[in-house]
Amino acid sequence: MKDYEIYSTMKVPKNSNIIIRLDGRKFHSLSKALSLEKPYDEKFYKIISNVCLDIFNQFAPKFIYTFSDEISILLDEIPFSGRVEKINSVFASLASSSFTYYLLNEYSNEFDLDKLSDNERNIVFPISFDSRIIPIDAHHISSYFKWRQDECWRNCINGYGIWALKKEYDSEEANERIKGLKSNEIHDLLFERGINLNDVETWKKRGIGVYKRSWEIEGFNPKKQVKTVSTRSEVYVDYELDIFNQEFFEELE
Ligand SMILES: Nc1nc2c(ncn2[C@@H]2O[C@H](COP(=O)(O)OP(=O)(O)OP(=O)(O)O)[C@@H](O)[C@H]2O)c(=O)[nH]1
Ligand SMILES: [Mg+2]
Repeated sequence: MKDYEIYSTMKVPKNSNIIIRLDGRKFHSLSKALSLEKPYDEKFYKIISNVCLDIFNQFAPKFIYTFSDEISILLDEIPFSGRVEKINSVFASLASSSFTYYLLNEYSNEFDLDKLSDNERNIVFPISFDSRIIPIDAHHISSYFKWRQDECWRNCINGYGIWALKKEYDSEEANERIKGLKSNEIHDLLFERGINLNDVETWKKRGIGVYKRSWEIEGFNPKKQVKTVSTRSEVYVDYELDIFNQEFFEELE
C-alpha cells in the first residue's frame, strides 16, 4: 500500500535555500467575524508576531517576514530531509495551532470571543493556513523579499484608501472608486483628508521581520585582571524595517 503514497518521495532541491510562504485561509471572513480594526488591527499583528516567534523557536530559520495574513520563512537548513509533504503540512499546522492558541488564550477578551454567534464562531474556528515552498538561490533572496515588501506597501496604500472612501461612500462604490486610482492619487486623496502616509508606523508600510541579532558585551575578569568580551544574542522582532536590500540579507546570522 505504501506505493500509493506517490508524493511522499518528493523533495526540495539539494543544497538550495527554501522560502516557505504561509497564508491565512479565509482571513477576510475572519477579520469580519472578529471585527478587526481597519485598516490595521494591532492585536491581530501581535498574534501574527507571536506565531512567527513560535516558528522561529522551533526551526531556527534565517529570517521571517510577515504582513497582512502571510508569513514568509527563509530556511538555509532544510528540515525533514527536504520532504515537501512533511514541510508544508508541519509548517501550516504549526502556524494554525499557534494562531488559534494566542487567539483563544491570550487575546480572547480583547476580541470578545464569548460574544460571537454560532455562525461567526464556525467561521473563525479552527484557524487554518496554506503553505507553499519556494526553492531559491542565494542571489534572489533579497528580490523575493523586496517583492513581498512592495506588496505590503501596495496593501497599505489601498487599505488606507478604501478605509477613507468607505467613510463617504457605500462599500460597492468605495471599491469601484479605489480601482480607478493610481498610488499617487490615493496619496493625494488621503492627504486631502488629513492622513499623511509618511507619518504611518513603519511596520504598516514595510512589514515585520523576525531574526537573530547579536552584540558584544565588554566585561572584566577580576581574577585574571583582564578585560573580557562576550557575545549575546536574541531573537528580535523588527517593527522598523528598512526598505530591503542585498546587504540586509548578507548580514543575517
Ligand atoms: N480589518 C483588518 N483585516 C485584516 C488585517 N490584516 C489582514 N486582514 C484581512 O486579511 C485578508 C488577507 O487577504 P487574503 O489572504 O487575500 O484573503 P483571505 O480571505 O485570507 O483569502 P484566502 O487566503 O484565499 O483564503 C485581507 O483581505 C483582510 O480582510 C487587519 O489588520 N485588519
Ligand atoms: Mg489569506
